[in-house]
Amino acid sequence: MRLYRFRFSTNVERVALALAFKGLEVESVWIDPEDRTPVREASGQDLVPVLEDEGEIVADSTRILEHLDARFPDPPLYPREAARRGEVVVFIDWFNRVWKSAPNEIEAELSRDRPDEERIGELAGEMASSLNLFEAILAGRDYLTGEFSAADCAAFPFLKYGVLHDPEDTELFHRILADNLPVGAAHPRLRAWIERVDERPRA
Ligand SMILES: N[C@@H](CCC(=O)N[C@@H](CS)C(=O)NCC(=O)O)C(=O)O
Repeated sequence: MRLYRFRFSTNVERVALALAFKGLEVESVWIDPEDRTPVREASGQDLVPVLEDEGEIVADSTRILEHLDARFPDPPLYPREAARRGEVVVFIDWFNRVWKSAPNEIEAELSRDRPDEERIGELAGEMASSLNLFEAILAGRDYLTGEFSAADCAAFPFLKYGVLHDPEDTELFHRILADNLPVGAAHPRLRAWIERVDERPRA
């Protein structure tokens, strides 16, 4: 298997956590973010991650997590029991389409000539208050959906910025995450989860 990736990519880290969890090794194709030619030639689009598995090309981190679980079922990334599996799928879909929309919108505002500061403030408030939700979800469990799962792979690379920010990582989107996820005294379980997942290996 080959993984098209670049450094500090949140969506690549999702897949790197999942591959290591399953004990799978990949050949890494490191992409220059300024030159997407290899990833475009392989997949017909510019974004990473892209996985090449026995000639099959899979783009999009969530689709890659699902592909890996179907191809290599043990250990499972998604619970085997249908109802619990459905809950993990719903969590990831919410995270991708609802939770991520606030930092994405802040990034879009900041790229305008005259950013709407009031709107940025509202979105920052949404991000900060979402920490209380993760703190609640983690009550009585070590991982977001019980056992380590695709939900942790999907959320950790974003939520970690509340605690961890490599000084070499200067990407604007990551600074927006770091600036607007004030993990504090009210979030001991979330901080412990970030530290717990960070200790896990990545491919
Ligand atoms: N929905 C895609 C999004 C992939 C994505 O946005 N990848 C980022 C890196 S984390 C990227 O390639 N960005 C390049 C760019 O925006 O130019 C996924 O989940 O994999």
